[in-house]
Amino acid sequence: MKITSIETAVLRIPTAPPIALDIPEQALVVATIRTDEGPEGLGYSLAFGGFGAEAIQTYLDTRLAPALLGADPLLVERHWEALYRLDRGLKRQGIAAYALSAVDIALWDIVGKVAGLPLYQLWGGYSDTIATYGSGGWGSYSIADLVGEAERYAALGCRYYKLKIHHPDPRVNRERVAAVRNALGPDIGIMVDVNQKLDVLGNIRQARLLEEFDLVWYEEPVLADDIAACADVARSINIPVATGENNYTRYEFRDLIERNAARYLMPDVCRANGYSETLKIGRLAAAHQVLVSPHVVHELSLHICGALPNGFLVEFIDWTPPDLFEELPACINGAFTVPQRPGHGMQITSAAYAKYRVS
Ligand code: SMN
Ligand code: MG
Repeated sequence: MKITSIETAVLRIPTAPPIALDIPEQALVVATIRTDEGPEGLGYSLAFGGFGAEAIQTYLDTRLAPALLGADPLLVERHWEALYRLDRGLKRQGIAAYALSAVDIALWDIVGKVAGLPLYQLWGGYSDTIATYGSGGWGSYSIADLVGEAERYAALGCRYYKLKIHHPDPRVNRERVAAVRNALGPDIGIMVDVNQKLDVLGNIRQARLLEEFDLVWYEEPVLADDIAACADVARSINIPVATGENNYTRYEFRDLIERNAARYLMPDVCRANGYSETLKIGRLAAAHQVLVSPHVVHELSLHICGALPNGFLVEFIDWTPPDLFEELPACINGAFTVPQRPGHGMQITSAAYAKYRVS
C-alpha cells in the first residue's frame, strides 16, 4: 500500500458561552492521508485557542507531507522516527509536534481500518468504557457560571469536575473551590488547574489553602519546562500533582516520572507527537504506579485509555458543536464508550468543512 496524497485543512470553530468568555474559538489542523488501495486516514491536532494553526499546517504541508508521499502507511514506527528526526536543528517541539501528531494519528487510523479493528483493541484492549471528568471553570467565569457548569456536568453523571485557579489572590481561588464543593457535595471529585501560572512558593501557599477540600489533583503548578520545580511542588504539598499537557515526548515524561514530579500524567495526543508516543508514555507510566489521564480531545484519547490498565479519566470539555463530527461519543452516566468503528472511528462532516474551513 502506498500514500498517494496528504491533504491539510484548518477549521476554526467558535465556542459557546460560558467557555467563550476565555476561549472564543478553537482550531483543528486536519490531515487526510489517502492511499492507492482505498483506506483513508484522518488525523487532526487541536490548536488551543486557535493559536498557531496556520504555522502547524505550513510545517505539515512543506516538510512532513513530502517526506511521506509514496511510502507504505502501515510502517508507522518507521515514519514516526524519520519525521521526528527531520529538521533536528530547526525544531524541538511545539508546532512541529502538533504537525507530527496529526500525521501519526492519521497513519494509525489507516492501520486500524486495514486491520478492521478499533485502535484500543489493536493495541491490546483493556476497557471499552472510560469514565470522564467535566472540565472548565475558566478564570473569567462568575461564581454562577462556575456552579452552573459544574452542575451541568454532574447532571450527565460525571463523578469529577475540574476548575481553573487563575486568580492572583489564592483566597479568591479558595472561595471558588468552596462554591463548587458546596454545590456538588462531598461525593464528586474536584481537581484544580494552575496552568503554569505560579512559582514553587506560590503553589505551596495556594495548595495549603485548598487542602481541606480533599482534591483529586493539583494540575500544572509551574512552567512545564521546569520539571525540577514541579517535583519540588509535588514534594511540598499534600495534594497529588498532575501535569503533562505541555510536555511532548517520552524523554520529558521519563524525567517527570524519575523525579516523582506527578502522580497523574496528562499527555495530549495532539501535542505529544501522536498516538505512537502517547502509548509509549502510558506504558512507561504503568511501570511506576503512575496514572494516565490524557488531555482534552476525548474522542481521540478514549483509545489510549481503552488500551491502558493505568488509564484513569478522559477530559470532557463540552465545546464541540454537533455539526463537527459524524458521531461524537456521548457522555452517559459519566463515561464514554470507546468508538467501536475501525481506526479511531472519528470523521469530520462535510458540512463542517464548508462552514469552518479557513485554509
Ligand atoms: C486546557 C488547556 C488548553 C486547552 C484546553 C484545556 C487546560 C485543561 O489546561 O487542562 O483543561
Ligand atoms: Mg490543564
